[in-house]
Amino acid sequence: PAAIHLKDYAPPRWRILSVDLCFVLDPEDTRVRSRLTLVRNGQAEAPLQLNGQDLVLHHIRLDDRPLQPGDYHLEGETLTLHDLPERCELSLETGIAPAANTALEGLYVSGGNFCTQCEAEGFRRITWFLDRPDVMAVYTVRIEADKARYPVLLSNGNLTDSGDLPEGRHFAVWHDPFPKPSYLFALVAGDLVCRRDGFTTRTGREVDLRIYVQRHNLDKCDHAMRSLQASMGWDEDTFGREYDLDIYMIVAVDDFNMGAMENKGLNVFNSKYVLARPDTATDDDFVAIESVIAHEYFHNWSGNRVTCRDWFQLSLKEGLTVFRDQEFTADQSLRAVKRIQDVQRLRTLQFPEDAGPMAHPVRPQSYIEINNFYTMTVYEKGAEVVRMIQTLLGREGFRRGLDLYFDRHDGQAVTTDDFVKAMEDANARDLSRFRRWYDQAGTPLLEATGTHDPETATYRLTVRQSCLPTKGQPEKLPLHIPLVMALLDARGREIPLRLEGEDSAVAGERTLELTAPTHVFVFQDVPELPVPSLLRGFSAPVNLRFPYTDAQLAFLMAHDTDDFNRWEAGQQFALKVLQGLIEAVQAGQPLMLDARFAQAFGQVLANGALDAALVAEALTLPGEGYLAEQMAVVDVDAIHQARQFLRQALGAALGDRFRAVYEATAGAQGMDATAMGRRRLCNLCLAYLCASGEAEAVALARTHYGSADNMTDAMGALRALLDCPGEARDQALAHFEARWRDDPLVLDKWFGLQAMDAAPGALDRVRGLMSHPGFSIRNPNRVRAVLGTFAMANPVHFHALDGSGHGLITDSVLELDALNPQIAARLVTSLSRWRRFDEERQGSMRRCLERIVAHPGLSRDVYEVASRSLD
Ligand code: DPP
Ligand code: ZN
Repeated sequence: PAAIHLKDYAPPRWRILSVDLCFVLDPEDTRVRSRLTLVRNGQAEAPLQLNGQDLVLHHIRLDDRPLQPGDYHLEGETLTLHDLPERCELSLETGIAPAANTALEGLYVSGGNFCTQCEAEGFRRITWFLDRPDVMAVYTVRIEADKARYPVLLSNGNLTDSGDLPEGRHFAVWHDPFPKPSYLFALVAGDLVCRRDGFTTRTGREVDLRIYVQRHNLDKCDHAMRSLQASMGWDEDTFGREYDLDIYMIVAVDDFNMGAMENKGLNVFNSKYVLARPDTATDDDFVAIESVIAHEYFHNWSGNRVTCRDWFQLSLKEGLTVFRDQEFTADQSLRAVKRIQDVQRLRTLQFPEDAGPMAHPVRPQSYIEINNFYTMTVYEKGAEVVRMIQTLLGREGFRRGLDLYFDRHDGQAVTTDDFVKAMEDANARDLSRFRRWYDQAGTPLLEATGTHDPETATYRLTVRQSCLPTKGQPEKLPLHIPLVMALLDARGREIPLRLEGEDSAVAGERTLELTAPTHVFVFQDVPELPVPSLLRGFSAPVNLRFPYTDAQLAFLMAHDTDDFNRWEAGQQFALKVLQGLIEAVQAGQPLMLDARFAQAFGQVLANGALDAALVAEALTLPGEGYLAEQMAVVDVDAIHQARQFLRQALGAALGDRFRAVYEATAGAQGMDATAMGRRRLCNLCLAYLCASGEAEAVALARTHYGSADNMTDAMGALRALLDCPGEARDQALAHFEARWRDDPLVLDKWFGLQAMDAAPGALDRVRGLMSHPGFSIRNPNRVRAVLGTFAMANPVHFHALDGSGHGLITDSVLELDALNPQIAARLVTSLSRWRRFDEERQGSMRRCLERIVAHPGLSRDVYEVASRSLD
């Protein structure tokens, strides 16, 4: 398969002014009639080339003249017409088979209902089209279907007509007045019910809000509806963005490759991000739903009104929209906790991507299959890039830039350069060096050192930036990096900051701008050696090294005035301790609990002044994946043993305190951030107590499970019991399965728990889960819960030395690839970083990748990930 390059971008040679679609729905043979009004855009000679995939072409007419096979050229996935007039109407009738569509792209059937997924290139599986985001058209869509089976017929925009047809059929016509690219098209038809509510925009527009679900889920829509209303209000208040149609619909479907899709006026969602009741969904689920609902809603401006010129610009809408949803969530709860969680995600998922064979810039330069580029880099690093712009320009400056961006480009398909340009123009700033963030892959490293001179009362902070080469980018240029920092005195107070050459000091923190490979900042009037608090709030997506002593880390853990950095100091301290333990495991030495660390940890636990959610974050040790990233050769067994030892040792050493905090936080009621924080801390204490392995703790977990009146506590108990093989654990797991076997989203939690279980016999357990009646390889959520969790969250068994874990995933990839290439390709990424392991594991992973690449009939998706991983 050939790669597509950003440098080859050319504007479309034709434009489509309007599209009339008529769907005659049938699961086996749906007919799609389309009428395109086309105008030439540029050279007179250019033929019209339409994209199509897995389509049967039944009829084609040009300006009402039927065309014969000799009048057009149909080859592979392209339909070519020559010698067309400047402006013409092309009518096509195509046949598609939604029920046979297991890739879940285009029009398909889920739970007996029809739905669509067109981003990025699914529309070409529906009809022949200029399926690229810079071709924007006005759509009118007529849907015809059996009325009893498909009582609800939906598409984008406003309903303009509907009625009955002979033979028990009916129709609906939808018109979307906003020109849009084909990837935002949506259609839904099925037996659905809706939860309705409304929202009045700030200019008085009454918007009809509807969430469509299957009847048995109607009691799980309240939270999604409230989240939608909150998002609409927040975007008005924060960014001045108002909704623009009279109706906004969300449809939940069970079979969905992604989280959700922002189709104009008709979002289609993975039901995982809609359905929630306190007894079926955890607090984390509630928060995730709120954020995905917000994310898709925010796309109405950052994505739909202003869209991407081409798919290399994906981060234009995704990075910006993730940034917006992060800010929204931060405003709904505790900002620092949200920031900590986002940074953890970035470090454990994006940093490895950026250091491996799939590394690519936020704006990639080439791809074989665009579906492989819906990545942590495009989304999460992309959001960090937007956040850095806000840090550099300030909130008001950023808002000015965003207003200009929306004003200037409303209705257009643009680039990340256009976005940065609007930020520059609105603020009279030069961001030319900053633009490199979009084009350079890899995580930069900041190495800082500080020296204090008591004679002159100065503190010299030296910061050097560098970045390792990535594929195709041997040389890295220096980036424009905002480094937010403060200096703390011995009592933890921020020292006023005055740099050499400045007249007066600035109180509190300040933002240093790094643009060169090395900077030296000389701070004046610093009488004693300060402790620097660097990269506050994680002001740039980089790795920072500063030679802190344990005592300094313990000091920052207790005193840093930046919540994020207080947490970060604890993480860095824990990392050092864990690294020592890993070395001890490898050397066969006894493992010991570091007393100073245990003390610092205990103080956080005892600090009643802190918010429970923050305490919980502070007491969560760095994950095994993050630890693996820090090793030259990953040793999954040593990492696991070291981390388990530390959990167990802390659980034992601080048992009384964990018990006391458990008691103090148990029984929190309600779904507000405070109650959620208490539940989080309570369940964390329970997990530490169980890690100690004491019978009393197991009994406590059993009671915790038995008395849980919400899913957070039920899962908290199960998670804690996972470390304690025995009857209590087995009974709780069996009870959970019996109770929830008919609720697929809840059963996924049960699947996931067991897939991540590090106890011996994991492979058989996973095989057992795959033959469970609730499992289906055709459902992406099930695959993610079982296979995804095993490959990503059970390193000890996935990387079993005999290669059995790798083999299981490889077999599954090949089976899946024939059904759903997008999901198969995601699973392959778990094998990508084979070079990071010992020789034996390298061999096993490499052979798996070779087996995949050699497989006949491989999809572009899987081919791209597997072959890139090998070369
Ligand atoms: N555009 C979707 C989203 O990220 C993904 N398909 O919201
Ligand atoms: Zn998005």
